[in-house]
Amino acid sequence: MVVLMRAVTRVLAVLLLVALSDTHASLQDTPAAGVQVVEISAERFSFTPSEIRVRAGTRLELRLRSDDTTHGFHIIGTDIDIELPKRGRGTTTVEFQPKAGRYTFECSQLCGAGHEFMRGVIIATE
Ligand SMILES: [Cu+2]
Repeated sequence: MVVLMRAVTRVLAVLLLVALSDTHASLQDTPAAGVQVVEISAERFSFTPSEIRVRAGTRLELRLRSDDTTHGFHIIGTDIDIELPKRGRGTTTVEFQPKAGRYTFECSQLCGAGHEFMRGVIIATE
């Protein structure tokens, strides 16, 4: 009987693990087909990653979050300019499909002494 209980416990543990991993998978946002997800974190006074290289024409889903205060994310020469709420207040997502070129992005919310150095670049090549 004890042996049987142990076997049952083991099966239950495995089932629980499977259930947990399923839940985990379904919690993640599934990007649309052909979309490349890039996660970017902002922190005084940098973006990580600060250099993103992609093929021109790729549909990028940029998922941005702040690790400290409110920041902004502005891609110079485009109308993309969004606010990233403070740490713990969630992720902001924006889609960007670059043609070939270099796109500088910058923080657009005054966030402190190093604010103007808070920049990065998306490089899209053919
Ligand atoms: Cu800033």
